Amino acid sequence: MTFASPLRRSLLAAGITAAALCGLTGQAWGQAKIPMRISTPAVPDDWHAKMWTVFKDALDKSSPNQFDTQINLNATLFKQGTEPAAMARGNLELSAISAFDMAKLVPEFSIFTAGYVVRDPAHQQKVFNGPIGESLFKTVSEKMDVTILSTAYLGTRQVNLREVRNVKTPADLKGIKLRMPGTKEWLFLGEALGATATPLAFGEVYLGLKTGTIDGQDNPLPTVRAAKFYEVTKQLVLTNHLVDSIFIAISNKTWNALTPAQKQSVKAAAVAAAQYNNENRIKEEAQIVDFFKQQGLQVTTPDLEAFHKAVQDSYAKSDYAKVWPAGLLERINNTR
Ligand code: KDO
Repeated sequence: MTFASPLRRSLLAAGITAAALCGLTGQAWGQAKIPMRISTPAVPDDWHAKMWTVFKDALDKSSPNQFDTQINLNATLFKQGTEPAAMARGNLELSAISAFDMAKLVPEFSIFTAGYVVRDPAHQQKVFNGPIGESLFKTVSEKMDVTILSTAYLGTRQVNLREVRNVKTPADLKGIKLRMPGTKEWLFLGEALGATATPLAFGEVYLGLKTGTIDGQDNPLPTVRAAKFYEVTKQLVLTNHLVDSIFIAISNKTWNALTPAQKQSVKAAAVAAAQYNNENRIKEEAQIVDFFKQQGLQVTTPDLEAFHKAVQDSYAKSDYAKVWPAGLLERINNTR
């Protein structure tokens, strides 16, 4: 038995018991904090990396001493694309996952991997925060064992080339080795754009562009800036081909073990994080083209009608469209 410390003695003298203290802090005496390991390939200067600090701060404020939030950027904890399986196994608590990650196990989700379906960030939020999102996220929870907490706007994907090229239609991208993340749904998008889709992890893109193992890549412009791809490319082709999302997801093993109050705090922190990301990214996208011009890049606008038509035709004819629930595309289009 150890002797009472001066702090403990004064607390006891004041009539404050350990139990009362626990009640005050909402934390059982000596109980370990709940680990919240986060893994993402995002680079530190990108909004969907910075949003995790917003998440952590919000959670620490609403639930002091209850969670141990650990942010791991640059895919240092789990490789890009392996996060959903890690969360399902309970080896990882949180990540931001893509529609492409979900389409692997929930095939109807591939509707959101198709180019030119989601119109803009506002449309995206309405779709995923309404009945379409609710029903799809229920299936995601059942099949992937993760709960989607909020939808963040990753940005509108554009084509970014190593050498300047006259790109008006998808035919002009013929033979271009366009890097895409390494799943078949991503590669299909690259091919639908007219290019030769080449799989590569995000962390290897900079070097691939520098050395010429790839001719280009596609990403939203804030990511082109944050990952410094502009240093090793000469052109941006504003195809606007995918209004992309990244979904803040938590392992069901963690989620189901939380108290209702903790669930509320975690959900609110995820909503605040997505909102921070969305506001900043939208603001940056509106003014970022000038930055690339200053860096010496050519910024060109192709024949968008030609891109829309080619991409939409590719998807309409594909096996992906066969598993899209009847009427879903119309419901998405009619969401305003
Ligand atoms: C990418 O690899 O191009 C991509 O933009 C795909 C997204 O789903 C997401 O994984 C993102 O990279 C990373 O978060 C890095 O920004």
